Amino acid sequence: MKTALITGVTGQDGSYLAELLLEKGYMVHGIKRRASSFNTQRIDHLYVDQHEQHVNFKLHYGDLTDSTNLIRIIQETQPDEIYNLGAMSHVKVSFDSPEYVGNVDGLGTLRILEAVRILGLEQKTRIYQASTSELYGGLAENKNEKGFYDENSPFYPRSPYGVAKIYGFWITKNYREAYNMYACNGILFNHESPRRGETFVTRKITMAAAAIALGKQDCLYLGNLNALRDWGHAKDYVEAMWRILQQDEPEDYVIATGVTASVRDFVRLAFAEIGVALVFDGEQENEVARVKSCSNPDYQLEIGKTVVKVDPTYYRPTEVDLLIGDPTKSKTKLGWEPKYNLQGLVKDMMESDLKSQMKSFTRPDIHVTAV
Ligand code: NDP
Ligand code: GDR
Repeated sequence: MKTALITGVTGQDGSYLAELLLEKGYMVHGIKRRASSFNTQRIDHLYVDQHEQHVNFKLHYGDLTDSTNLIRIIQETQPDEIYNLGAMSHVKVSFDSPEYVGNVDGLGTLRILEAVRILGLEQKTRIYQASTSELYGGLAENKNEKGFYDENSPFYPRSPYGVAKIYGFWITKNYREAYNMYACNGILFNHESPRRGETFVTRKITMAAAAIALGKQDCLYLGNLNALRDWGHAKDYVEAMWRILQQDEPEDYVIATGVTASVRDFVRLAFAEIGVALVFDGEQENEVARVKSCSNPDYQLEIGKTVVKVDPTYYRPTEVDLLIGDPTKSKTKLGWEPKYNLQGLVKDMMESDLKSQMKSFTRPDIHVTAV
């Protein structure tokens, strides 16, 4: 039985990865932060009473800012594989807490690598580092000749998050080369799911589309509608993480769909999924989306009603305009193929959010600060 340790197990990817590894027969350990209330909603269904005889999923309190605690957990669990998914992962929020993000997303990676080295586990433990397409920064001139970002494209991060993650990328590569460790970067492009955090743009859109259709929310306020992203499904992407650690040689891989779409396209697809066609009108901060037609009489959406407005509060000090990844290496070397396309992803998210909006009323447009 293999043993895996996941940092960030309470997050979107951590929860899907834990599911996948348990299905594959792993003993799975997860690190979670102490919070004043429970934050384990995404993994509660995996939890086994710790008094049972066969416990295959165990949680440990910890934090990526605390070396002593990481060393202790790694010593206790002796993992064959560590998946370092823990991070302050919101790009806009990273402008508000840049030092913290450097500590967790940058130095946190070093702490994991050093813990493995201090414990003499370099030849036993394989390490996956959650790197990101944010490293590329969306510079047009840095795309390859086919028009994509690949494993050889130069980096130019555009946020404190991206800069912290570039440290994580290089320190992982450096430890691989310096100490002959099996440590790999998965350079993952955006991936979403019904478990996506509510302040990332896709989930904000699907929750709001469902709430607006049910008359529970009036309007959705968004930032830059022109941003282009290569969106995949988190379920497909955690499969790629696992495959990266099963190869003979440790290497870095781009994981992406190779298709890009704008935030505006995502809005259009989300509303279309529930039979609402939109028309966009105006430019920049004056752009709005109105209802053009609605095929479901239950929704009582008037034709011409404004359902999306731009609020510049959501703009970022520096934006990543366009991301599109080249999955050629992951397809050929890992045999990885995503099962979901963009339409399938939107459908999965809309079905889930419509169901939960029918159960309860939440206001996804209200946050402590705009993100
Ligand atoms: P989430 O934000 O959903 O999850 C992040 C996880 O990290 C949560 O479990 C969170 O715990 C935990 N965490 C945050 N701070 C700390 C800390 N100081 N110590 C320990 N754990 C901490 O992110 P995703 O699941 O979407 O992403 C997983 C990883 O992949 C992240 O590193 C992200 O940066 C990276 N990534 C994500 C992409 C995406 O599109 N989703 C694309 C490319 C990279 P808590 O629940 O307590 O907040
Ligand atoms: P991103 O994801 O920054 O790509 O980082 P996010 O969904 O936050 O933004 C995508 C794009 O949408 C634009 N946008 C908005 N974004 C948010 N959050 N809220 C809005 O109201 C809004 N309106 C427009 C943004 O400006 C941006 O261009 C995600 C995270 O998961 C990172 O951790 C990961 O590394 C990258 O994806 C790959």
